[in-house]
Amino acid sequence: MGPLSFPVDRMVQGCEGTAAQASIRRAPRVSYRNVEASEALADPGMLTVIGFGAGRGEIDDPRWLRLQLEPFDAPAPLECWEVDGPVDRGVAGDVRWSRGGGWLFAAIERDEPAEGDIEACAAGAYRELAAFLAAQPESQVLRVWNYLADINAGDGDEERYKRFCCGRARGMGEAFAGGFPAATAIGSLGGQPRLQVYLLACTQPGRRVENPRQLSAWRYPRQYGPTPPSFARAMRLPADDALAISGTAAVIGHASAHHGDLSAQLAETVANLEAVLAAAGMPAGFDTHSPLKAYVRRPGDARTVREFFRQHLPGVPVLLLHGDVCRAELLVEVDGWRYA
Ligand code: 3EB
Repeated sequence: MGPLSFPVDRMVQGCEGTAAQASIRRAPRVSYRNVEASEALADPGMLTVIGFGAGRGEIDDPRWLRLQLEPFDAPAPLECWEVDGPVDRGVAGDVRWSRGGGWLFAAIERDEPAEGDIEACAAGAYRELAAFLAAQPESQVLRVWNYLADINAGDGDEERYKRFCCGRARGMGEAFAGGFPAATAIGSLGGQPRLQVYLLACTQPGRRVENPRQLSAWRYPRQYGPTPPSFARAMRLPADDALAISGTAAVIGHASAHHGDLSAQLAETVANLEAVLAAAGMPAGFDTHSPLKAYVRRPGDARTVREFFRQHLPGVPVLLLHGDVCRAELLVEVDGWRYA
């Protein structure tokens, strides 16, 4: 790979010359592709391949992840993460991992019944991930995705998402004492209750970004649960060439907006996405290389959501998935990537 090019004014203080420049890790390229999984996995620079829903099988490769979320698109593409290879891979306890180009993908899946409850399950998964990461050169966690079943079941502090937040915080311990990664937490439907957590880490830290329209999640007031959610709104990757955007919904300050109004929630969500881009110093808007995911609670809303994105973000790849947002009143949530 040749030397990276990026504006000199972006150079980290103290980094001098091409050697330091070249050591800043170019972001993984995330894209949706209509190819066979075997073909995608044959690419030597392929860090991760994600398939969606029951239509996908298991593949004996640590780089392969089948998410328990059903796609509304047919045929549903695969999500591919490519790095400047080569990519190595392996399994350590329950953690499946791959690494290449300074990047690390790690995933853990836990069957909940064996763990007791969602809080214990999350704590155990995060404890094992944190222990694994502490021993890797790519110990800087920049982005995490969490999928758990029946996320809104249970009342008050017993709601499963709130118990998940408690277990996650307990399991991560001091691993994110310097600041939380960007994250998504979404409810999966059907199937056995299984927690799926996967992440992207790097040898170098990113830069956390908050949304001025929203209260930082870790400062949410007590009404949202005993342990506030542990995530940043977005993360700029080390070479400043990409922004990883957390799950974003119609939340203003800390309050959910537009209860029951899908169109208004979609517009508010896009306003939040644009605010995050601006706060990160990224170019405004999304383009054909900015893959997004829209998690839609009610299957009957999928058409409206698709039409909204066709009109408001034309040409942007948006993958529609059937998933529950972590607040019962929110109908849609969006996460994804913006490349510089
Ligand atoms: C919100 O803004 C919506 O618990 O990791 C978004 C992204 C949300 C990540 C998480 C939760 C999480 O509060 C919920």
